[in-house]
Amino acid sequence: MSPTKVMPARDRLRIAIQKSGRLAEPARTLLTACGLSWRESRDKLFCYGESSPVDLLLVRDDDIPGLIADGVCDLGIVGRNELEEQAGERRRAGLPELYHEWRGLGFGQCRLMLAIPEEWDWDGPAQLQDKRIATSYPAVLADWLDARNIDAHVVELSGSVEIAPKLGTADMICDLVSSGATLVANHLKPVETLLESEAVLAGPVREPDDIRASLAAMLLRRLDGVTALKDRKLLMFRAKNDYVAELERLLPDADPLTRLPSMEDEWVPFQTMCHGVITWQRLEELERAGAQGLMVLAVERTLA
Ligand code: PRT
Ligand code: ZN
Repeated sequence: MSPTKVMPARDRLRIAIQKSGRLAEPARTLLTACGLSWRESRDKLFCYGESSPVDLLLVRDDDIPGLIADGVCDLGIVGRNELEEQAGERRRAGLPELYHEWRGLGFGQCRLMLAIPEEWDWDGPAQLQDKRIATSYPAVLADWLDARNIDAHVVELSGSVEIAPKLGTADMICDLVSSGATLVANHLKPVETLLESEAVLAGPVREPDDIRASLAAMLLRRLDGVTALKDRKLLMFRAKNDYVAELERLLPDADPLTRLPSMEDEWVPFQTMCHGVITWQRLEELERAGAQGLMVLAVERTLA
């Protein structure tokens, strides 16, 4: 489809998410936390939005950028690695940019890394000259090599990239890594990071000019509210006024303490919004610094 082709106006927003795989469950959980609910179709490929006119299309992650490009879906949740790869392929083919990342979503984190046999020494990217590198991300890798003026042979594989050096089809690999266990099992070691990836909300470069634009804006606002809350906790306790300075020093990631109204003037109630993780160890430190009756409360919703 050409970017100038006018799509018929639609009054429902359609989001493509992975049908099954690493991003499927967390994507649905996130959208559910945004207040969306659906009725599933029999074939389980389409979910009709019940709480809002926001429908889901359940597909393979590889198809998501293309579905946005063709206007079949308005938005998609996909790994940055997949989005960047397909955007890179379009760029390299001289095609216009039709979709891009709207938001990082904070799950599905992994890295696209270059990994070499563990017995090799690593002297830097120049070492890659004329080497064979197996990958499922040829466009991202080619851009990275071009930026460093390195001429290497990119061996494109759709899966099982990590066994290519063992099979002799490549000297090294460029693949996604999360725990690193797959590399270790294949006697490879990571040496360079090409891309820090996570699940992202992808959308069109040109937004629709009908009701879908306001539905997308509503969704973004709710998503921002949900992601902002991720590690946010409301912390409540009682303390003497003299202890406040030390307690605030122990809470560098929290808002200034708010003194709550109370009839008590010695043990005063305080509360604060903490933006970092509150471990048991932190609670014990706060107790040693004079806080009593410490309580950590989850924050369910916020409109920032
Ligand atoms: O069927 P469909 O095409 O939709 O699924 P898929 O098999 O292509 O994708 P899936 O579900 O495997 O991954 C979807 C997305 O999850 C990816 O595009 C990434 O954005 C993200 N993600 C996060 C990962 C990983 N972590 C990951 N570790 N995708 C793949 N891996 C693989 C990696 O390729 C390697 O084989 O896991 C192995 C390495 O893992 P560690 O933990 O051993 O380092
Ligand atoms: Zn896939």
